Amino acid sequence: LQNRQPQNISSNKSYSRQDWQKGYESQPREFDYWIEDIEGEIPPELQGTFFKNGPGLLDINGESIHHPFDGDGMISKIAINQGRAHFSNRFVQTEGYLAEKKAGKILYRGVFGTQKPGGWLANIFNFNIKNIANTNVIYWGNKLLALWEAAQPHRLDPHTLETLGLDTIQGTLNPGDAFAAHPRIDPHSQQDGGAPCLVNFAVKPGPSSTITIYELNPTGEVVRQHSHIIPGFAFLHDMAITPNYCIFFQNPVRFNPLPFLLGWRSPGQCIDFNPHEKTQIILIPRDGKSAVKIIETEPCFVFHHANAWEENGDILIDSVCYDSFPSVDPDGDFREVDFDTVPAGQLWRFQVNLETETVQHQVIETRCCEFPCLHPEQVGRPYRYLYIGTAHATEGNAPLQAVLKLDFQTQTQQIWSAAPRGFTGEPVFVPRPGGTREDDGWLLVLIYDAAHHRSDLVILDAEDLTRGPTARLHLKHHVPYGLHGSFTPE
Ligand code: 3ON
Ligand code: FE
Repeated sequence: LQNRQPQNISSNKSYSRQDWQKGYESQPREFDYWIEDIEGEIPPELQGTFFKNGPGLLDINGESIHHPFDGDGMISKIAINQGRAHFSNRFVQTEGYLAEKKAGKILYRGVFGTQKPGGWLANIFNFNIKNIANTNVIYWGNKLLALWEAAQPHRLDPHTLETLGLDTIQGTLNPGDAFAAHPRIDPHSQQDGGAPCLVNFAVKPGPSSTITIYELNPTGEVVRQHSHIIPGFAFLHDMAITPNYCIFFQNPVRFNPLPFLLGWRSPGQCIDFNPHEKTQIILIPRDGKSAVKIIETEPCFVFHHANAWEENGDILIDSVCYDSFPSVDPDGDFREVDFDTVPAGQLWRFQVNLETETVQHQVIETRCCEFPCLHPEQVGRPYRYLYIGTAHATEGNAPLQAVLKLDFQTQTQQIWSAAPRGFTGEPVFVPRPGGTREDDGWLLVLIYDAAHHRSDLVILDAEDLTRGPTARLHLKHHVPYGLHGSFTPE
């Protein structure tokens, strides 16, 4: 399981930019095959299906989109059974994907800078943003759903990945409603006698914003739903949960819609970080009745939370924090980003004292990191191990090339790196059936291997990442860098 050293690598970097850029090539093809090229062995107890979502197209018929977050959602599926694995991928057949494929050109404005060709005149007063279904994919209540935070989910056939249409979550969502891309599964919901439940949210941003919480039982029915109006414009990508709370970080951002309305900029480019304002931690009680608490802390920008839990009346939250909003350059190509000038994510721990309504925080990992995951049984509870994508180097901002395991009990860590020619993303933890230790299981991570311009599913034994992959499943092609995925034992 070796990586070859590329010639063009600069001495102080663990990667070459050309290698990294190639992982952002579109993958317009759809595949369906048994994976035959496997190094190592797939553990026989590892059974189920790994789903991953992410932008499959970084251009429309040769015309580059402005930012990967604007790319059309493509689902990859790897079904693992008795040591064998089957790969397939399909684009979510969204209205916009189909229309642009037919037209052979960009027809929609994106949230992160993609504009219709023809300058501001072609974009002014055009608020028709496409639901690109590119951020997450979950299997819950016998439904496979592709999620994008600003619109309704798309329902897919879990076997064929065929798009079945927009889903209303059993009649709960109306056209135009959103269903965020970051549901959390509470493994033992207090309000449901300890049964699991899926907690998700929706945000209607504005001068004041509305957050709606949805809790779904294992058959997919909405068992609780409540809405809350909070002051100010809210850009809330993720949420953490505890048994009693949904937790949001309202980053100190301002939204000036004018450049968007006039066709100059995308909504994501109208967001300004204000370092003189505080970040607000919003605590919404999951009973839907008790009062919402808003508590201020240091200004920072958070996309993803790792976990949260309750301890002696305090609430602790581990989150990936940026010094400021990593704003979208209006002119430049995202492939040319200068990593040294954009903020890097670091892991912070916040401790909220509910009585004094004060917050203390500490940086628990300075290494540039993103895409945290943990054992599903520990979601919302104290936990010992966190797994997260990280840069190869201990300092500075760089693409993710490694997976880091943090042990909060012994304060030690382990790392497996795919550098110099491999690039990682989100690890997904799969518990070993019947396992009792918190790290008894595997990490599944789709990596991009620039040496072969293809992707691999890497299976790591979570107990000891330094052993290197248990198995490395070589795909026949690459999958562009993705966003989030999930595993279902089915
Ligand atoms: O008024 C605006 C309306 C609107 C539609 C507000 C708004 C900007 C919040 C909004 C839409 C927001 C959307 C659609 C956000 C989508 C986010 C997305 C697709 C992905 C976010 C990814 C986050 C991270 C941290 C990714 C990291 C990636 C790497 C480290 C690279 O491998
Ligand atoms: Fe996310």
